[in-house]
Amino acid sequence: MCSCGINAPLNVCPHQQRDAAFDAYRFRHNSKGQSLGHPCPAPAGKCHDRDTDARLPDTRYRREMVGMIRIPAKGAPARGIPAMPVTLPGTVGAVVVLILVLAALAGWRRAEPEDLSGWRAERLAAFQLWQAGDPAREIWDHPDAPVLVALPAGSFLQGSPDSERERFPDEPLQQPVSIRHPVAIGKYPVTRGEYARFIQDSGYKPRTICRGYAGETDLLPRWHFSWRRPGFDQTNRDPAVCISWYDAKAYVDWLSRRTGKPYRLPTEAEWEYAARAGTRTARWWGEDPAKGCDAANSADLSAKDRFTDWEVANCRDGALFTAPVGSYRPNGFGLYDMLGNVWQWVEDCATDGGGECPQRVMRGGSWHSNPRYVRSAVRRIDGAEIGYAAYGIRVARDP
Ligand SMILES: [Ca+2]
Repeated sequence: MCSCGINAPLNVCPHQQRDAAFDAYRFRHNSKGQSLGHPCPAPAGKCHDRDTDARLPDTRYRREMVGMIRIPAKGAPARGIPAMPVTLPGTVGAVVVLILVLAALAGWRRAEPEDLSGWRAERLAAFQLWQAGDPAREIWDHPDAPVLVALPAGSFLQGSPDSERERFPDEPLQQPVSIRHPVAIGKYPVTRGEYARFIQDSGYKPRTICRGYAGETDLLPRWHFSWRRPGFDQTNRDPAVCISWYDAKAYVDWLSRRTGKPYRLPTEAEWEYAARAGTRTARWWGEDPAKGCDAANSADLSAKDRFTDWEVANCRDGALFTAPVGSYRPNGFGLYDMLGNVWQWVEDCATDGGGECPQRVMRGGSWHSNPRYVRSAVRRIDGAEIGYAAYGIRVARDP
């Protein structure tokens, strides 16, 4: 008791404060509801503990942003401070848990950096061996770059003739086209190892949503699919997949910086010129897809074992998904996988009119394609930002 009067300011310890009326009552009553009269406020530097009527050092308590978390104030001794349970309001707790879950998922999605030391050592050895030889018509600018084959200028018939049994109605009719200058074009599609080296060196972050293999017949978009994880296993010699046109352009731009040579994607005309290699049949090996299982990886009988409703080539090419590049025989220009394995983006816009071009063209068919799509004249059109586990790259440059 004291003579300070009932209007003396309250000084309830902060961890016990609630509201003015409640605090006023609690200030003058103990925990059993018994009146304490008119206790004086705690002196400066102390507060009134409502439960014990004690005067405690005010500096021992401070209110945290969430919940009532009693922690020692700066400089206060830890000994003697009673432990208090930390309780977080439900909403805040749920947000914290959500943040932790998202952080864990982000960490899982962020794949470990590729260890390409073995791949690079092999490439360097192969590069040195290649330099020591006399590879006719081949160009290899750098161990990190794809090998190119130089093609001579020439003319050919682009598109499919009316008589081609499997042609689609909207396919361009055959017309003569001249390739006026020699062109060097990738001997193989860009491999996973080559693409990984690009990612590693450039720091490029693809934003492509990959439609990968999730066990269904069709390739489906899943947030966790990417060129690293298309839904099936790949070696560093398999063709890179889940590549959008923008990714392909980023790759050739990096390759140009890396080598000092003007890399680009082939034009549609250059691609078909290279794919036909002087032939006029639906495929460079002839008309019959069943005779191409040693020449191209497409949907075949082994795929039909898994996907019973697929239309397939009536033979076995040995690969359900992608196959390492160069697994099949080359065409007359010495180019591998021009048909099958992966679709290959080309430079051209799918529509005329200029300006920004959201629709781009790719050629060649893939491991996922029924044989009708694995022909020299077939065009596939898709959004420039789209990636499938069957979309890849073949590079070109002027020799
Ligand atoms: Ca196949």
